[in-house]
Order: sequence, then structure tokens, then C-alpha cells
Amino acid sequence: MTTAGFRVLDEKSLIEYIKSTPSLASKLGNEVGDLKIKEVGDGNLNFVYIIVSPSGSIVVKQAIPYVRCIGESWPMTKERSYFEATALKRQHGLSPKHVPEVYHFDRTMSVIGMRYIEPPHIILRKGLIAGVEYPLLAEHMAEFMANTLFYTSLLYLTTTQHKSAVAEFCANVEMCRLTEQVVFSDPYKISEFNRWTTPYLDSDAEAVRNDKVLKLEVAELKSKFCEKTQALIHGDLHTGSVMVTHESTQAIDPEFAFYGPMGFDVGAFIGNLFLAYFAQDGHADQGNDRKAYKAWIIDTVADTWNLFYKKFTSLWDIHKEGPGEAYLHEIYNDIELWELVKQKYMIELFHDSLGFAAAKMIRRIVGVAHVEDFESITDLVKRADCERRALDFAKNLMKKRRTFNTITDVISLAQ
Ligand code: ADP
Ligand code: SR1
Ligand code: MG
Ligand code: MG
Ligand code: MG
Repeated sequence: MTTAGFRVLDEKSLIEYIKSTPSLASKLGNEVGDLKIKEVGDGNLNFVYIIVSPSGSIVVKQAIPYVRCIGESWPMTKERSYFEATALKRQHGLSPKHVPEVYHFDRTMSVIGMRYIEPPHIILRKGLIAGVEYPLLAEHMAEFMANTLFYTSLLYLTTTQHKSAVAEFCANVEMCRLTEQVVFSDPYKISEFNRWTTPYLDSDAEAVRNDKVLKLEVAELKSKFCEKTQALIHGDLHTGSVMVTHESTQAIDPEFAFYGPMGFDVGAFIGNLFLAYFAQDGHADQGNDRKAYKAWIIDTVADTWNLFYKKFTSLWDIHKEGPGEAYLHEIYNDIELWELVKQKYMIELFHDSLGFAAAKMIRRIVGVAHVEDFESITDLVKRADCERRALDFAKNLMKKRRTFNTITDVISLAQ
């Protein structure tokens, strides 16, 4: 596959590429004679290589011009790599402890070189399936989301700074269209790409397609996704985009980044925690009923929202006198008005997050791309049972989201 200087790399040609790229070779201590290279991409879209030399290690990610999990029949711009590299750099600047450093970017080749997030880091989704508790996860994710969302919003930026950043990321249009299709449209209609645990969920999938209230709600969320240029969002912040140890949390894979509604990130993360929660009964066995683990996931949902709220509003407090042009300073100087503004902003963000969480759950059960949380449950009756409970919760959540005032109310619905 070649288009004006682009070629798909493999383990062999990547060695030559690294040898001729000083910014990568230097991270390997320039010891490029005996490199160990392994392709580890387990995501839906791209190729990811781990490269280890005797004195260093890196990860190289290459975007190819189609959707990897479907094949060449679904073309997809490899320019996504540009937006991923740009977002990674910006997010690393805003939340350096939770985003890998970018060492190299080659737009022609759609290649990003970045820090190898070394073992014992694993993908969070895998840890959630294995039943591992991560005591700092909520704190770290709240910090990542508060920093990246607050500092790229009009609460911190001038309208001129914000508009030019919005314009830059507007060009990530193909990735946005993919989300519009697979999250907000396909699950609610007949689509060749949809799938579900058949025959057990046949009538559940049909019920989603025939639910007029749900379709109106998802249309509203789709409008918000397309129209609300609130902050630079990661755009795909599910539990497969987070790598963890007990001490460390790293957000990767922001190729869907653009200026969109903050709730899309908060909701993606919380919605995927709820997917993990509903999958637990399928992973329970005689040795472990997973009850305690379910309680930990629920606590993590609550802590994520509550800590995010705290960190985000405290950044807002600190930067009230800053360059942000969303509100007049005289509003901030009036304690009652400032409280009112804060409450209004945060409750809307909460309801957006709940709506997007629900949409992200529904698409993983009746849409094209499923999650390992459920797919790894081999007993199909059990799997369908877990998926149905998650789906029913998500449908309710989407419809009733505006009636919730606290995350505790949401958790009661899940339990
Ligand atoms: P995709 O865009 O195809 O989903 P990801 O960026 O999610 O690709 O990467 C796929 C997999 O590669 C991840 O699940 C993770 O296992 C591994 N990976 C990606 N980036 C890194 C990194 N910087 N360090 C270590 N492993 C990584
Ligand atoms: C064809 S849909 C592929 C999905 O994988 C990515 O990680 C995004 O979630 C996208 O929706
Ligand atoms: Mg990924
Ligand atoms: Mg990706
Ligand atoms: Mg999702």
C-alpha cells in the first residue's frame, strides 16, 4: 500500500526506519544492531510495535488507511495519526504523569514514536476482567480529565485561542463521522455492521431499534457531540485506552480527539466501568463470587465523578481571574451568582456524561465493536444475561439522565 511516500511498515522494515530516524534511535541508546520488535496492536484500528534495545525501549504506532478490525473494505484516513500525535503532546503537557511522551511524529508515514509504557502496566479492561483493584485509578483519571478538559475550555482560554484550536481539530472529521455512525446511529437502525449475542438478544436489539423515546434522546446526544465545541476531548476514553499498575495510570490512543462535549470523555470512562460491573457475574466462579469486586467498581465510579467535580471546580476557582472569557469577572465576584453558574455548568456536564455513558454502553452491546468484558464470557446464555442487564440500565440511564442529581442516584439504578 503506497500513497505519496507512505508505506505500511512491518517488523523488518521498521528496523530500517528506526535506524534512519535519529529521534527514535537515540531513545534506544543508538544501539540498533540487535533490536527486539513485537507487534502488539490489540485495538480496532492500528498497528503498534514494542521495540527494545539493550539500553532503551520505545513504542511505534502506525495508522493504516483502513479500519484494522474490519479490513480494507472500510477505508479510514491515516491522518488520524496527526490528530493522535497532536493530542498526545497537548495532553502530556497538561497531565504529564498520565500521558506518554511523544518522541517522534512522521505525518507522511503516519508513524508516532512514544514512551513504552512498560510492564507491569496492563490495559485496564484486562485488569477489570481479572478482578484487580486499582486504588489510585479514580484519582488519576479525575486528574487527567479535569486538567485536559478545563485547560482547553473557554473557562481558561480566550475565545481567540479556543477558536483556533477548535478549527485545527475540526479537520479530524472522518474520525468524528465514524463515532457518529457507530455510537449514535447504527445501533438504532438495521445496519450490516451491527451484531449482538444472537439469538438471545435478538428481541433486545429489535427493541432498541423500535424505541422512539430512546431514538429522540440519542439524536439529542448526537447533536451535542457534533455541535458542542466545549474542550479538547480524548474522544475514545474507554477502559481499553487506559494502561494501569497499582501506582500508575496512563491514557493512550487519542486518535478521535477534537473539540467536543466534555461529557463524552467522562461518560466514556464511567460507561465502560459500568460495562465491567455488569460483566462481573459472567466472570464469577466458585472461588470468587465477585461481589466485593463489584462494590469496588461502583466505588470507583462514584470516586471518579466526585473527584473530577472537585478537581475541575477547584481549577476553575484558581483561574477565575485568568484569561478565560466564558463569564464576566463581575459574575465571579458575586458569591451567589458564581455558585449558581458553577452548579448550572456542572449539572449540565453531569447529565451530558450520563447520556454519553449510556450511548457508549448500548453501542458495545448491539453495535459493531464489542468489548472483551462480555466477549470473554464463553457461556452465551450467561453473557447475554449480563449484556441484557447492562443494556436495560443504559436505556434507563439515557432516558432518565436529567432526573439524577448525584452519582449515588445513578448507582442505585445500576444496583
Ligand atoms: P488502537 O488505536 O488500534 O486501538 P492503541 O493505541 O489502543 O491502538 O494500542 C493498541 C495496544 O497496544 C494497546 O492496547 C496496548 O496494549 C499497546 N500499546 C499502545 N501504546 C502503548 C504504549 N505507549 N506502551 C505500551 N503499550 C502500548
Ligand atoms: C469500527 S468501530 C471501532 C471502534 O474502535 C475504536 O477504539 C473506537 O471506539 C471505534 O468506535
Ligand atoms: Mg485503542
Ligand atoms: Mg485507537
Ligand atoms: Mg465506548
